[in-house]
Amino acid sequence: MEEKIKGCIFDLDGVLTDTVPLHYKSWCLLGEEVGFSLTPDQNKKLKGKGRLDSLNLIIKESNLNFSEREKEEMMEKKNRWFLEEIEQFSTENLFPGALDFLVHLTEKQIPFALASGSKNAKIILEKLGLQKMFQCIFDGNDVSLGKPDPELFVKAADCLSLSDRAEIIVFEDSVAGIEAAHKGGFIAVGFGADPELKERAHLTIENWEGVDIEYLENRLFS
Ligand code: B16
Ligand code: MG
Repeated sequence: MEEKIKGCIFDLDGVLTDTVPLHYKSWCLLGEEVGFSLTPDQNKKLKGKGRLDSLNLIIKESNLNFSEREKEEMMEKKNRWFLEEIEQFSTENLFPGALDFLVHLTEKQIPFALASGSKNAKIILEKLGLQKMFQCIFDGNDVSLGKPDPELFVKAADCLSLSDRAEIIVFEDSVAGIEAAHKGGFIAVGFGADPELKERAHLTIENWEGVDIEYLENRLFS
């Protein structure tokens, strides 16, 4: 039987591996130094957003003001702490079942790409042992517009040589990413337990255990 799903695009942080708390920890450390405190609710708004977009949002909500140069230094510091956090990352840090699903797609010859807003994506992928599995990889270094703009996903779909985006699933843990998937005309599948994802995505899955193409097609198309 021919699959209706012709390709998949994966976000990285929060979808294949659990870096979200580590980004939060690093932003909090920066906050202690420069005078903001980040609530979990504010942190949720940073999900999917790139480094500068995140910092600008924090600064705005904290009513602070910094020069461009100070912001550069702050981002550099935050990233240094984040890189220390992921120093020991390995395949053990993949979400359970994620690798099985990627292997399943490979066996089914369904092409898949990575589309992450993070400038650290290639480092993380390498640590997770996944860099050779993806046909195409796009990250925060490749685009000028971050999520919720669909640029990352559109580039990934073009790279996979798939023209009908309504046949491609985007897996995302962030509301900004789900919005980007909708804007680009993709099938938006939310990953995680956030109730906001349930409201906005075509479908949500809470983990990768037991997920395969048949399961997804049954839930999406019947
Ligand atoms: P950088 P994703 C995004 O990656 C995260 O969702 C977001 O929360 C984080 O702030 C951003 O990466 C960080 O980017 O690593 O360059 O500081 O979810 O799009 O894979
Ligand atoms: Mg994410």
